[in-house]
Amino acid sequence: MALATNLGYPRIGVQRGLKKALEAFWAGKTSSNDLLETARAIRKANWLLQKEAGIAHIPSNDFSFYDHVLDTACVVGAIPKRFGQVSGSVDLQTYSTMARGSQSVTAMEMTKWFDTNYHYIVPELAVNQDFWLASRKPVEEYLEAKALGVETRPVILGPVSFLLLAKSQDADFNRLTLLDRLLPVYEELLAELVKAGAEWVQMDEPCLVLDLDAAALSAYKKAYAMLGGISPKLKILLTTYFGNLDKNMDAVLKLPVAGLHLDLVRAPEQLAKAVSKAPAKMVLSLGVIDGRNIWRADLAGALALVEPAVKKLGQDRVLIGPSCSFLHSPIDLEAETKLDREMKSWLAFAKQKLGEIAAVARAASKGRRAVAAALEDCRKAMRAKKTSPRIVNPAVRKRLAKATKTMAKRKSPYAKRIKLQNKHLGLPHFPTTTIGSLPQTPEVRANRASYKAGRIDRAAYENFIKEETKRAVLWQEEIGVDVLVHGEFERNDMVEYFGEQLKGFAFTENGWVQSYGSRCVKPPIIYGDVSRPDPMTVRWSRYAQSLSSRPVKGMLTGPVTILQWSFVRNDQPRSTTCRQVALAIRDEVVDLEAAGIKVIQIDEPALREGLPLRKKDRKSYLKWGVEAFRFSSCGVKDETQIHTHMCYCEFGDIPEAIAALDADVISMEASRSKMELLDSFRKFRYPNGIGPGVYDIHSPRVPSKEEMESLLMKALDVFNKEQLWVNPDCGLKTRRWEEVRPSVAAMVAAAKSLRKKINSHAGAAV
Ligand code: 39S
Ligand code: ZN
Repeated sequence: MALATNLGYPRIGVQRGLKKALEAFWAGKTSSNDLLETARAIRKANWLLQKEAGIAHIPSNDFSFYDHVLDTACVVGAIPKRFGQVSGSVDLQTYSTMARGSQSVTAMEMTKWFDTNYHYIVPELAVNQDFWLASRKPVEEYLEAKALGVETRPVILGPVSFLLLAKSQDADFNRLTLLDRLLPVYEELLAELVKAGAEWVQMDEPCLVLDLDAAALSAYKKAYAMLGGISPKLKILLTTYFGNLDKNMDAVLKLPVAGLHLDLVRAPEQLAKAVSKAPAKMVLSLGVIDGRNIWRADLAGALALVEPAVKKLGQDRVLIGPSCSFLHSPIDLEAETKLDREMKSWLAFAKQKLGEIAAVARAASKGRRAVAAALEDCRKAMRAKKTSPRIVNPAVRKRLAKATKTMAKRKSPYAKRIKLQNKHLGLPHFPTTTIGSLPQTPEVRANRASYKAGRIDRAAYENFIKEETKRAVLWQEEIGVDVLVHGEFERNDMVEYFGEQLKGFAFTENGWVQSYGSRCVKPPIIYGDVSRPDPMTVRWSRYAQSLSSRPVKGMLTGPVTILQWSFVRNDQPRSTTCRQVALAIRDEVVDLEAAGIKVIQIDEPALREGLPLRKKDRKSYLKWGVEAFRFSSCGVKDETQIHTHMCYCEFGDIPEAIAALDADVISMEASRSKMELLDSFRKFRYPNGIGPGVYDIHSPRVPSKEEMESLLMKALDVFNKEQLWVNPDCGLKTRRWEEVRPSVAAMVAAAKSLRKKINSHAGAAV
C-alpha cells in the first residue's frame, strides 16, 4: 500500500484556541495549567482527526506554544544566558520571555521562515556553545498520542537546518563547526524516541532546498551517517520542502535514511531524478497536495505524478503527503458560511486536504477506479472554474496591456524631488514618525466585531473610530511627532482590509493562519482579475488630515505585500497578478494626493520575504516586484513624498533592489538585531531618506531615550544627517497604549536631543 502521510497540522486550534489561551496566560488571567490543558486538547483533536481521515503517518511534536525552532533550541539546551540558568525543561514563563522579551531582557530575534509569512525565533549560538538534552517534548508528545491510541511520527527540525537557521552570538564564526557538539544530543533524543516505541522519525531539513556549499553538504553527510546508524529499529524520513533539491539531490540520495520527502507542488520536475536514482529500499514521500495554498487539488494531475513513481518503486516505497506542513494553511473550509457554493467548490483547507491525500493514496494503491467519484467531482469543479466569468475582467487586461514604462518612473530624480518636498513639508532634521498602526485595543476589536455582527450600526461604529483617530492625532501633536499617522483603527489587517475592497478577492471568516506566536492572519484569496471599484482609504485619511496642520501620512499596502500575504491564483503568473494589484494601488495613491495628502506610505514588508530561495531565480522576481511598487507609487507629483516600510527580514542581500524602489523615505526593522542592518548599508550607499527602526515593537519593553539616541548615533556613521529619519521598527498595533505612549515620547525626545547635539556641532563633519 502507498500510505497517506502528513508533515504537520495547524496548531492554533479551530477557533484560535491557542492564541486566546496564550494571551490570557501572558496577561496573568490564567494559570500555566489552563494553558497546558488547552494545548493538550488541541493536540488530541488534531491526532484523532488525522486518524479519522485515514492518514497512516501522523505527525507529533508539530505542536508548539510559540514556534518550533524555539522549541528545538529549548530541546538542545541552546538557551541564551540572559534568560537565566536553566537546569531542566524551560518553563512556560521563561519560554515566553525568550520569545517576547520583558522589561529587563530583550527577546530573541525573529525572522521569516523561508519565503512564508510565518516567523521563527532565531536560535543564538556562541562559539563554545554547549548542548544538552534539556527538554523531552518530542518524547512526551509521542507518548501522549500513544496513550490516546494514535501511533505518530515525531517531527524534529534536523541538526543541520537548525544550525544554518541560527545566528552566531559572538563574533562571526561558522555555525556548522558546532555540529560535533550538537549531534550527541540528537542521538540521545532519537534513542529515547526509539525506546518509547517510535518507528519513524521525521527530520525536517528544509535548508536542503537552498544553494548549499560543499561544507554544508558534508555536514549533512556527517550528521546523517551518525543519526542513520543509531538503531536498526529507527527509520528516518528526511523531509525537504519549499523547493527543488536540484544540485543537492545526489548527495541527499546517498544519505543513510529510510525515506526522503520531496515538495512536488513547488518542484514536480525533481521527481523523475529521485525515482531513478533512489537507492533500493529508500521510501519516497511525494508531496503532491499544496500545503501553501487553498486551491482544491487537481487529483488527476497529482496521480499523473504519483503513478509512474509507484510503478517504478512499488507501493511500499511510496508515501503520499502534502508539499509541506499545513502550518501555512487555514484549518477548515466547512467553517466558512459566507463563501458561495461555487467558490467553495474551488477550495480546500487543511482538513479537506487530508481527504485529498487519502484519496490520492487510495488511488495509488487500488487504482483510479477506487476514487472514481472524487475524481469526477474534482474534474467538474476544475472545468467550471476554468470557464467561470468571475475570473476574467477584460477591462483590467486591456489596461495592463497598455501600461508603459514611464508609468513606473517619478517625474524627476530624488535630488530634485527632495528639495521640493522639503519646501512643501518644512520638517526638521531627524524627522520623527511612526510606521502607521497604533494599538488595536480589545475595545477597537470588540467594536468592529459588534458592527460586523449587526449589534451596532455603521454610524455608531464610524463615530467610535473617528474618536479613536482624533485622540491619536492630538496625542501625536502633543508629544511632538513630526509626520503623523491616523492609527488605522478602521482596519482589521493591512492586507485583508484592502482585499475586502478590491474586486477579484474573496475573504474568509475563519481562515486563520499563524504568523508568529499568538498572532494570526486571515489571508484573502485572489481568484480573479483585480480592480479597485472605489477609493479605499481616502475618506479616513482626509478626516485625519483635517485634524492637524502637520502632515498626516496616507497609509497603503504595496502590491508585492498584498500578493505575498494573500492566497494567490495559480492559473496565471504571480507577476501578472502583482501588476494588476499595483495599478489598483496606483489609483488610490493618486486619489490620496488629490485629497490633499502630502506624504503617502506604501508598505512593502514582504518584498524580501518573496525573494526566491534560489539565487538564480532572484533577478527576475526583483525586477517585476520593484516595477510593481513603482507602478503603484509613481503617479504623483514631485512634491508628494512617498514612504515605504520593510520589516523582519535580512535585507543585506537586496540593497540595490531597495534603492531601486526609489521611495523618498524608507523605514526598516533594525533594532532587534542591534542595527546589524547598517553593515549592509556601509557597503552600499543608500541614496534616499531612511529610518532604521530605533526600538523593537514586538516586545513589551519600553526603551529609554538614551539607548535610542545611541542607536541613532550609530546610524549616523552610515547615513548623513539629511537622510536620517527616526521611527520604531514596525507598526504599533500589537502593543498597548501603556507601552506606546512612553516609548514614542522617549523616541521624540531622543530625536530632539540629537538635533541639539548636531546643531551645536554645526560645521563639524557629522
Ligand atoms: N501579515 C499580515 N497579513 N498582516 C500583518 O500585519 C503582518 N505583519 C507582520 C508580518 N506579517 C503580516 C507581523 N505579523 C498580527 C498578525 C500578524 C502580524 C502582526 C500582527 C495581528 O495582530 N493579528 C491579529 C491577532 O492575531 C488579528 C488581526 C485581525 O484580523 O489577534 N483582526 C480582526 C479585526 O481586528 C479580527 C479580530 C478578532 O480577533 O477585526 N476578533 C474577535 C474574534 O473574531 C472578536 C473581537 C473581540 O471581541 O475581541 O474572535
Ligand atoms: Zn513592519
